[in-house]
Amino acid sequence: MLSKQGTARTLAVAVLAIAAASLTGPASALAPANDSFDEALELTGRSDTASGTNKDATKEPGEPNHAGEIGGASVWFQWTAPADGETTIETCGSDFDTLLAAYTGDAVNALTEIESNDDVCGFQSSISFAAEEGETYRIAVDGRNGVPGLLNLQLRLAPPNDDFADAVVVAGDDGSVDGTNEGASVEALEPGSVSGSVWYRWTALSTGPATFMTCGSTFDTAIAVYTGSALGSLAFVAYSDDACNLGSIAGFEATAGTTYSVAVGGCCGESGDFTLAWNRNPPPPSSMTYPSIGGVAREGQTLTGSPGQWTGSPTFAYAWGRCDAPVDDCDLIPGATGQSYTATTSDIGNRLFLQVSATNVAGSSTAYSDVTAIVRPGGPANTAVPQVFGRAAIGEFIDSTTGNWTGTQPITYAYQWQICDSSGNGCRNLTGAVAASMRVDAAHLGSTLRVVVTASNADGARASTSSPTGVVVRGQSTQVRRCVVPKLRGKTLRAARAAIRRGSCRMGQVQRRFSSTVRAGRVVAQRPRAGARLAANARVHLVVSKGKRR
Ligand SMILES: [Ca+2]
Ligand SMILES: [Ca+2]
Ligand SMILES: [Ca+2]
Ligand SMILES: [Ca+2]
Repeated sequence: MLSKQGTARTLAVAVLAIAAASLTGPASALAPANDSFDEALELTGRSDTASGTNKDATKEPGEPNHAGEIGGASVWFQWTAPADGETTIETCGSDFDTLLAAYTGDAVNALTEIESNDDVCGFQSSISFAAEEGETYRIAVDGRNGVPGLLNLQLRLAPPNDDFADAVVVAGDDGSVDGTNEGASVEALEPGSVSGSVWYRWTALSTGPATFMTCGSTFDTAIAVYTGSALGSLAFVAYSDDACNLGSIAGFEATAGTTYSVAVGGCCGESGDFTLAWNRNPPPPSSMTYPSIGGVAREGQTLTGSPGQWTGSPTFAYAWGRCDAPVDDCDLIPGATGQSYTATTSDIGNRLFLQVSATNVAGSSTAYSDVTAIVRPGGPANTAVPQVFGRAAIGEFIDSTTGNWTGTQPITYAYQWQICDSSGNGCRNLTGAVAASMRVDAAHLGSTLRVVVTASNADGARASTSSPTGVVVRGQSTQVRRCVVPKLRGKTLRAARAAIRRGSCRMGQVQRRFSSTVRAGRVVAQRPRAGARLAANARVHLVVSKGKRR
């Protein structure tokens, strides 16, 4: 059973074929499709990968021992070299003790060994040889002593300028050369700015700008430029990843007579064919470090953009964009073209990013920041404003609700009462009126009152204001009235009656008796005593003088 990347021969089809065979055929039908030399699986191009198993594979009559070992469970591949070059084949990703050999020849019993290996990466195998363009190589993978397992085979034909030491020399003030980094590798001492590097070497004829570019390439290229004569002691000069779409433009100030080594490769493991062009124009701006965003991604907070580092002394234009949380869908925000941006309610739950366009005389290019964290609310969200209950009358208490709020719990509340003019305008804080309720006093007469409730949680704080009350009026007799007994002794009955009424009391019984000290018609005694506080309309009884006894 075998599947091979980049071909129509899929694992699923192979599994189906094996399943059908196991129901109907003999045990040997379980053998892998490329068990026999004549059924070798074709590998193609400058690099290729195959995976599968040698389980139930067999050794054919006349088949040689691979790597000098007896083996017994071989599978076969074949590959026709598309170019001359150093070719590496290895099984290091396999899970069993492999044997690996490459041959030329057209029959299993008439092969010429090119290279073979038993163990090089653990018990797995690797071989390298100089392949010749058009030659077909027969590749056997066997298990030592016939052991089976899962097989991973990699083939790589290195480009001629894979190694720093084999750089292709290019010359002149402008030109271009076609190349590929398919099958290229990164050497041990290489700075590693690009993956799958191939090398070019250029000596500046004069001092001044120089630009190397891979615009229009078939894959995501990167270019790094160095000076120095050995991999371990290179000095960095310039780097570019994406400057013309996924192509690269590396520009620098060249010095007459200096030799520059230009590594062309892929971003992120990509490889393919490219055209490297160069000239002596000043380079358009190129991003050296990505733009970045400073600040907290929260509603109402201001984020500040940084363009990052660029070559080419550009001027910058900014545009802020918004992505959904999984960053599947991103768009620029209309009008958000400042270096700073204040997150809005629309940004909550989304992420923000910064686009920087850098321009100089040679052109412009664009780079992007990472997206921010998901924008959080600035605080609890108010869904109903606070309400004030109670009469706006002197001496009364009025009370506030918090209003309704949503957001991260817990939410805490603070109150600030305000006094406003009779129309509800010109409001100002009332010092010390910071509880959920407040007492209306005489200073508020003719004004209106309202409350500002501030709700706070881990995200921040937000305020909501009630409607103003009605205009504050004098207290009405809503209080429980009391009878406060007046002092009545010596008063005329008429005056006593009026005083009793003013005191919210009521006349009780009136008795008359002689008095040697109080003139006739005036109060001699009262019950209850003066100053007593009773329920409203309590009766006050009087004794009125009849004058002296004769
Ligand atoms: Ca075999
Ligand atoms: Ca081995
Ligand atoms: Ca390389
Ligand atoms: Ca790129």
